[in-house]
Amino acid sequence: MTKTIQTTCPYCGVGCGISAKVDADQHRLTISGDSTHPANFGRLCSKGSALGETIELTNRLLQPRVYGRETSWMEALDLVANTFSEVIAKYGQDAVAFYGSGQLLTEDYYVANKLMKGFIGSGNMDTNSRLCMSSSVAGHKRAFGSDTVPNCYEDYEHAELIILIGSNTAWCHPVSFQRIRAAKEANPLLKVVVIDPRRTASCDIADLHLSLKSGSDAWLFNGLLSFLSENNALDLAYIQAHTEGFTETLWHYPIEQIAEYCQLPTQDVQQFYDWFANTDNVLSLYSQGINQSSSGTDKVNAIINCHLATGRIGKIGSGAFSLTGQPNAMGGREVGGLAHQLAAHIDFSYPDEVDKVARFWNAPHIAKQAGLPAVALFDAIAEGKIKAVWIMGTNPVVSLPNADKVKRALQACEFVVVSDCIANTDTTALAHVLLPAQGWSEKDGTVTNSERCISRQRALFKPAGNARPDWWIITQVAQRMGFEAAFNYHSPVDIFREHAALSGFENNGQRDFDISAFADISATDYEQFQPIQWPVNAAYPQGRARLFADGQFFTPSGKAQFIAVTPRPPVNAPDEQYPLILNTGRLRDQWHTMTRTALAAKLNQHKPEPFVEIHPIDAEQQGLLAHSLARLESRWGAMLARVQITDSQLQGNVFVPMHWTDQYASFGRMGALVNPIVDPLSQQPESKHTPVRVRPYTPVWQGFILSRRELKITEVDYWVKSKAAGFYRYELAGDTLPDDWRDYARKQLCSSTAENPQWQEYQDAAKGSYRAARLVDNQLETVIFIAPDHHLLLTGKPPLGGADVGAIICACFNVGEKTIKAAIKDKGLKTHQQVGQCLKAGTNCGSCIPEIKALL
Ligand SMILES: Nc1nc2c(c(=O)[nH]1)N[C@H]1C(S)=C(S)[C@@H](COP(=O)(O)OP(=O)(O)OC[C@H]3O[C@@H](n4cnc5c(=O)[nH]c(N)nc54)[C@H](O)[C@@H]3O)O[C@H]1N2
Ligand SMILES: Nc1nc2c(c(=O)[nH]1)N[C@H]1C(S)=C(S)[C@@H](COP(=O)(O)OP(=O)(O)OC[C@H]3O[C@@H](n4cnc5c(=O)[nH]c(N)nc54)[C@H](O)[C@@H]3O)O[C@H]1N2
Ligand code: SF4
Ligand SMILES: [Mo]
Repeated sequence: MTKTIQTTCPYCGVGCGISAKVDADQHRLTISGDSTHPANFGRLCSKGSALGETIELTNRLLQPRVYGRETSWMEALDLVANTFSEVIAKYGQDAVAFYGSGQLLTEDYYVANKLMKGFIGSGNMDTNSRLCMSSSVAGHKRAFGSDTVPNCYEDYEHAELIILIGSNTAWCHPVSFQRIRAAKEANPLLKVVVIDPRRTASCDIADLHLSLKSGSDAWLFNGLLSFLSENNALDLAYIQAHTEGFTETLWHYPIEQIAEYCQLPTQDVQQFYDWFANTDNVLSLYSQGINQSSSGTDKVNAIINCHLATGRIGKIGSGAFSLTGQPNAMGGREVGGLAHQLAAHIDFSYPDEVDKVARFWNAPHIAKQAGLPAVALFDAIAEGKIKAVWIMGTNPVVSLPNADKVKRALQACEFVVVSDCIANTDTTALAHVLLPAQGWSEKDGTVTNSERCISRQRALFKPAGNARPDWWIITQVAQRMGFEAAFNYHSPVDIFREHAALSGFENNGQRDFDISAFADISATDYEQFQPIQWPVNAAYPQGRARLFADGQFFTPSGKAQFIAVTPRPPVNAPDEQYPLILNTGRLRDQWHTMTRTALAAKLNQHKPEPFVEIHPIDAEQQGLLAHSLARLESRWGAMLARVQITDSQLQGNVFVPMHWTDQYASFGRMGALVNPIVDPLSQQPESKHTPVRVRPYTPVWQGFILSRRELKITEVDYWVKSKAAGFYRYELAGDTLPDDWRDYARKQLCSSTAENPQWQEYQDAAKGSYRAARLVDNQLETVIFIAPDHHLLLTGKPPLGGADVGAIICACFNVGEKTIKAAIKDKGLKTHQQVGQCLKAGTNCGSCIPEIKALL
């Protein structure tokens, strides 16, 4: 029996609707895009399409564990509640902390935040959104008086100029990117400008790519403001009527000076400024290239300033639009998940506002001031000031900067609780108590996407093992800590109602976030909830697509604020010892720390190994050969990665994907290298700019294994594991030669359970190469290839599976580079559409179209 259920994708902030065909008996899912959902109208990207492959149970955390031992919920919950209560009694409420995630549902987030800030009475609940959106939050607050994203996705179709600033939309918000591509095809007048030091896949649709010096965006946008003023492109009536602080913000910057500082051709800057000045509908989409900076908040305001100066905010097709990363980054902001926020877009700034929340919650011991933001919070753990921490739905041992320090901090912490749906992560490895959370496809609740659209995630299957919803786990602990009445919820809808009621409580139009229309929502209506954009209240019962078109803002004066920005370079500049700038970010087919995407074989084939992208001149200077291994070092840590030489990098810059962890590579956690410098206003780390050096790493042998069964690899200095279709693949390298390859191979390939292995071996002592195949019951089980270097190894490398199709370009239909190249050559294909007709490649999510075009 199959049934079809509407739900929402658990990955990026586009927030695509999914129509899931569920076969509960077979635990099988057929995923397609929900054609009625306003975020995607049926489209999905490679990650969303592969969700059915990530619901396997083998890697799941199925039972609570206490000090490594499986136990009952009763014991685990008692222990967490008692220990937190004891620590608070002994050291005070600020000796405990929660660290949450934009991947929690709004209902989970709401109760976690309510427990810490309302009832434990400490501000110490922060979230991974600190690493993600906090500069946007701070910039919005300064300009608008509220953390409001004024725009909506429909603006893509109305814009005449779209600027992608520090956003690799093609890979990170693929369905939005496809929508922009379609808008451009429908309206050839629509221009796209990409502002990013790297040439990314997003440049595929760019009319202009400004490959500016890393960290120089504030100069570019201050220069733009100056240009607008000097070229009569201001909307003076708007500035007069709806803003404050304009004259203090305006400085004179000659365009040549900006071009020189940003290291851009003057005519390119001129072109960008001309387009901005002369186009009515301008949409600036920005993301981590702006936010993750020691001056991220200023950069956000430098962008918003230009929109205010031209009156282009919240109008159809115009505005400054922050693309949120995680599926519920917005929901987290709504409930007050950041340590300086309290709840419902109320922060700690005004005591009477705090008092409102205290009265609503009936919480006399409510926190009165902000808690510690992520980096400082883990520093406080390292210093022993925080003695008990509960981490929910995030993997800080990988994703925080200076990640080795974070690891040591958790190792030294007296009491570490981790709620996750996956058993083995770099963070669960350090937990004293592990709590199995229900994952996507099991849990139930709401999320809010980049355009303020609230959607339902719905349960598709029965929970795995003994996994429970995060809201349930948190409220059980709260009840055990003595807060029964305040945490007496029976289902997510109870929590959602309260959250909605709080948003409207004594609001009177003072706060942007208001969904009070749902304060009495029935269980049935919640079950059938359809996507809607907040605010949803008496004034806007059907929700609201855009805010601020009327020029009314949430500042005390009702006017938007210009913020005078003094551009600052990144804090740590490259020097002789660490001459290159490390930039980190995302790949098309992986999600963050790979706990779920790496389970889907087809998502691992695009980029199966950690790598560093480096400009040809830098590679030559550092003596790095293509496909060799390199050691990257910063003042904070080190990692190993495969060298990819490409002129898509600026000279002096290198790029490393953020995804690999100790679970999938021996030495690939890039977070270890990243400097822990933060923006003084938003406290967001500078993840895009760390001085590093990159040196050749020359092991004496390299090799790989393909195996039908998962292996435990030992006695190797470098390994990377990836799951492929029907087998596992291991990349290996070593600093010392084993005495005997035969012994070595047998040790790696034979588990104690193996019965009667048959071997075929080939050794070439002169070349130093060795190959072996192991058969079990006449079936090929494992092969191992060893050679002195990667180059020799490649000559013997067998295809990934079946015919050698090359690196997988189209993950949706599994089409490889070689297949596409052959078809282009043999059939004389000229366009990506023709490749699509011939091979289907690029016709589903379209994320690979830039790569297909590159092959053409
Ligand atoms: N496939 C995939 N998609 C994702 C995610 C994922 O893990 N995988 N994660 C989601 C999340 S949580 C987030 S936050 C978003 C992030 O989405 P994005 O912000 O688009 O992704 P990033 O790759 O982190 O960085 C964006 C770009 O910033 C550029 N950049 C670096 N320094 C500068 C600079 O000084 N100025 C400018 N202008 N640009 C610079 C980088 O070169 C990079 O191309 O993606 C979301 N979507
Ligand atoms: N150097 C560098 N560092 C970065 C970034 C960067 O660009 N460069 N980007 C930053 C950004 S923008 C972000 S958002 C972070 C992301 O970094 P993280 O949040 O650390 O990464 P994830 O892999 O998404 O971790 C989510 C965890 O939650 C688990 N999980 C999934 N669903 C559930 C659930 O329903 N309940 C519970 N309890 N657990 C669940 C997953 O298995 C996983 O272990 O990384 C940040 N760190
Ligand atoms: S664009 Fe892809 S990852 Fe993002 S929500 Fe849509 S399907 Fe999911
Ligand atoms: Mo993020």
